[in-house]
Amino acid sequence: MRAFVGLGANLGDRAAALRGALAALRRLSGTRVTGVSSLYETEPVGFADQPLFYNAAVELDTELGPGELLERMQEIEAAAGRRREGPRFGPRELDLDLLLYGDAVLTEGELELPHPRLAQRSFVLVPLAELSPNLVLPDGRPLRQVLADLGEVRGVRRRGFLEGLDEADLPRGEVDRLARRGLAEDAGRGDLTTRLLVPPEQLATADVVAREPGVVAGLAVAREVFRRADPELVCTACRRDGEAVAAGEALLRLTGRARGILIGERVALNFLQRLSGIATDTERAVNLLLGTPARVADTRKTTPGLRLLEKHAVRAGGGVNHRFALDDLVLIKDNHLLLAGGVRRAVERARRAAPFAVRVEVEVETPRQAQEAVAAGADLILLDNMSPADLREAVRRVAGRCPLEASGGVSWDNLAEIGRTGVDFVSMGALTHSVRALDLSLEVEL
Ligand code: PH2
Ligand code: MG
Ligand code: MG
Repeated sequence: MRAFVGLGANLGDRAAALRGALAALRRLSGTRVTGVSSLYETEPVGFADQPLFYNAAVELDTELGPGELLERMQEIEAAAGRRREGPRFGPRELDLDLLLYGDAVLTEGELELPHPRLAQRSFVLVPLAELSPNLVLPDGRPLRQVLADLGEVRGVRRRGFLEGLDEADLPRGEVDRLARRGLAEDAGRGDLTTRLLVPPEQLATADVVAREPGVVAGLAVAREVFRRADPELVCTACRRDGEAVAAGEALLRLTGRARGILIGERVALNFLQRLSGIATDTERAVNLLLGTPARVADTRKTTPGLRLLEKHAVRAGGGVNHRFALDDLVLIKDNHLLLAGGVRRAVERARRAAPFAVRVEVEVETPRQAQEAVAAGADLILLDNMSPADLREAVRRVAGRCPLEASGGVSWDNLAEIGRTGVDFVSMGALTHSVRALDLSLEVEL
């Protein structure tokens, strides 16, 4: 049976408590974890005078009945030191709530399904909608609608993934190439200063530390830089790509010969600062779109040579990737339209001739053209530079027949408003063309 569990904590190391609970859920017999949301920092609901919560949601596929599952969850809470005294809705080191168990509607002692306060709590609905955007509650209401009915989401901020990304999804060859090129460019004929001042066998420990809060990306390439600078350096990541760091926290710890640490420092930081800046800005965009159906997407406006890593950084920040290159999607833009003679003709021609597995997207400038594009068989429509009113009108006319992407003229100031028009994606060139580096430094100890 599919079940959803809400996780919460507002005492002690909150992220560690939620990660511990996730590990314990993974160990339950007859149960698989099939989805893990991001981590959200949330203002306390119900009893205001207490610390901010961390909340997340997990999707399970379980053979346990709802009563058994609840008992196992209470054992996990108890093992985490949860005390059952204290005010109702008050602070706790770990709270696991059974939110949904299939379509079950029941009340049996402490077990009430769906969770009785689910529909009023954005700290539950936002992570749930991230895991399952098209979920329909047992009473027939779409989750999306329940969330929209709550109005603008307040007091809930994404703070990285609960579990970072798997580095295996970055091509190894790309990481190696960039680390090698970066070091070669920086070294010239060798690091003169380090050679003159640091004896070859001098040892040191160093941390790469965040000087401001953000989301981490680029650890694989930073590690590869240090490995090439000195293969014997021990390089331990304190975070995974996609996880949040607070000011003062370490991302990476190095131990070994000081020379290698100093030779790798600048290049490793250049990659990490730039990529973490992209992930951090992407999360800022995700936060502006919380509670709307829209996801933030990147573009091809990436730094030449860095596209794969920059797009990875966008995923690390909770965004989605648009096409990687010209060969993975047909995207008919204004200039193509001019040359091909209008939306209908261009879409029909592309449709006829494109490989059957490749999608066809077309850029339009009016709601009416959007309607023409669906009728002609477009798989996706890019709404270029439209006002919020026109975007709404395009959403109304297309009526869910194909996904809509708002693009062009998207800024930090209008992003939230664009999200509220009902489009499915908002693409933002600024994520990768106007990067603000995250402030990181390398601090050496003897
Ligand atoms: N849990 C409560 C009471 N209030 N507020 C937030 N933001 N997050 C929670 O998990 C939470 C709460 C009691 O279960
Ligand atoms: Mg609770
Ligand atoms: Mg509870």
